[in-house]
Amino acid sequence: MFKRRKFIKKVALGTVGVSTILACLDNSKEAKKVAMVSKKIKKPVIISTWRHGLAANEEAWKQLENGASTLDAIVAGVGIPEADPKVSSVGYGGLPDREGKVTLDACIMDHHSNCGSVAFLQGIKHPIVVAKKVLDNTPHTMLVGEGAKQFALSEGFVEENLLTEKSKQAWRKWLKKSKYTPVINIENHDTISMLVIDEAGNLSGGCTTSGAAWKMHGRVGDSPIIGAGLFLDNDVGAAAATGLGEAIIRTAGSAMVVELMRQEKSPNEACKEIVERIYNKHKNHKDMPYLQVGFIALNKQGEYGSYSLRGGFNCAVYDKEKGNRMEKVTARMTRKDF
Ligand code: SD4
Repeated sequence: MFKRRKFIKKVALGTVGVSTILACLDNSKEAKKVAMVSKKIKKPVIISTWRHGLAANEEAWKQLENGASTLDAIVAGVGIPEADPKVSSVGYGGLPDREGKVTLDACIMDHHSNCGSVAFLQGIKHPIVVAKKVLDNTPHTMLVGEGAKQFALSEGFVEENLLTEKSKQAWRKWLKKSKYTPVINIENHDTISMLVIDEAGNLSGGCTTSGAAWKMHGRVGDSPIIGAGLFLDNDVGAAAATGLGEAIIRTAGSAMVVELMRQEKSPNEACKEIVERIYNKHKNHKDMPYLQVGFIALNKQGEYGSYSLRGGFNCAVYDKEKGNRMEKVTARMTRKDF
């Protein structure tokens, strides 16, 4: 009776949100439903972008099973495509900028909202490890360029040439026309973003990329920017992006997906709404026929979702029930639309 009266009073004040209602009425049907969903989904759950997410998930899962922390599991997981020269959009073997330089962006975030990030980093194969070091060993959240490299070297990293022969050839070929028309996210090899909910129900995420191929020297995309390429609020959920960084930064993409989940949208609905918003904001950008964005999201209950602007995006999901597998992502446009 007391709870009911308190609830009516709050509604009358007109300031009450759905989550407040749930908090007030612990016994309400909705609160029970949320608790039930949460209980039903066996954790951990890992979701990553693209096919290279499969190997990354595999490694992250193994690490979790061996008792590693979630952040260490993410670092080890996304470290697989970072080190793989065949993945031409992440780490070693990544396609260079228009000056032939491989420049890397990465970030990581934990359930206490601690984060670390590096951008425009050159010569260091595992930017995600450097991002974790920024989180662990500095009072800052982000280091860029030469400063990030000096920091990495001081932490014992070794400078390496990250431009493989194959990427150099691709760059030389590109130089003949030197036209900046990225084909990002349409092939199956882009930024790896990974979201994890651990057994205790805590969320974390990481993101690493060599960014858009043939970008201007010095360009930084969404991937190392907390709120754009990755965001999480441990009370609500986590989201991460892949695609044209400029469009994702302009709309604070991942942060907005999380905010929509806060308003009770499912992970799928939240991703869809932001893709829709990005589409609407860019309708008149006639110089962007290549615009693609994709989001993955995971809420506090362990439900996951995804959505992209164009077809071709997919994600890798690992949970106890179904193991590690690829899942197709629903797109706003179909292949025939572009
Ligand atoms: C960027 N979002 O640098 C990254 C690249 C990417 O699909 O995800 N490509 O803009």
